[in-house]
Amino acid sequence: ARSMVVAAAQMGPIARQDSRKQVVARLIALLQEAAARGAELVVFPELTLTTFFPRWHLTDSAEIDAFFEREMPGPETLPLFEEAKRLQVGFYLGYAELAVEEGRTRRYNTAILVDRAGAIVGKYRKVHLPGWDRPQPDLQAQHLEKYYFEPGNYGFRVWKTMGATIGMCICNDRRWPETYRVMALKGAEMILVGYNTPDDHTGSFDFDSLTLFHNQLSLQAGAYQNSTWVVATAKAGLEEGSNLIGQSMIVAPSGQIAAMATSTEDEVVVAKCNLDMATLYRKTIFDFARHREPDHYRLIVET
Ligand code: CDT
Repeated sequence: ARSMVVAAAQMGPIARQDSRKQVVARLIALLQEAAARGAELVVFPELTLTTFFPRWHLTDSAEIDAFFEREMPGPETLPLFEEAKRLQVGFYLGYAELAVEEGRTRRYNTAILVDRAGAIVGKYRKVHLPGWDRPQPDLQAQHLEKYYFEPGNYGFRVWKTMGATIGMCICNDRRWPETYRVMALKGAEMILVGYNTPDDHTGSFDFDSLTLFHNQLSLQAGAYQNSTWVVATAKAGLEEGSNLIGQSMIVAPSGQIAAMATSTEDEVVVAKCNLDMATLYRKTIFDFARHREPDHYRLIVET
């Protein structure tokens, strides 16, 4: 069978004053542990390099810009690329991207895919931005991704790299069935996703108390219904007063959890993924060409 050993490299909290250098040192330690345990591909969280700043309404542009990367790799992130290349390990890394496109500055919530030679082979910009574009006086916990970012303009792509067909998405995307389905239709065998999920993000106790269940439900349903591996990595723990869930996990195309983190700290979980499992399900219950009925799905793409 074709297989790949993958790692979800969960991170514990990152404080606002933590430097990129401190964070990158933690990433390198996680990478080294993952490589020592046989990992060929390591998945880091969403917005890996800083604290999850969309919880604050910042208005000073210098303060905002300090959370964004203008180049990748930059001087502070280069050591991660060099170590990954030395270890011959690929990785997924989420970060806040500041890009100048058509003469205009744009901000995206971005993830890159780096191959085992240290080359960036894929880039994804988060499509589903949760929360609000301005502070909500009625909410105790703010979530201002629509204020800081614009929706990604690349769509859901997949890349044939490192011996597999790999797709990427980011955090809230994992709750939307369309995310997985588009990539599955493009042949994704493995979908990588980083997340930051506060345990009080809806402001309703009835919903918030199900946050861990909804994380599992989304990832397992996404994997099974689309016949793909899903590697999901949290930034977790008590970060600047906000509790972020952990539960980083590797889910098989059967929907079974192959590995799951047990802490909300820096923690590596590893699984050997049989890539042919994706094909097995797509030749049977989820043979898309034989069984899908797209004529009945038109409403999904109407606005
Ligand atoms: N980062 C991110 O997308 N988090 C959301 C929770 C907040 S929704 C207001 C998520 O879907 O996990």
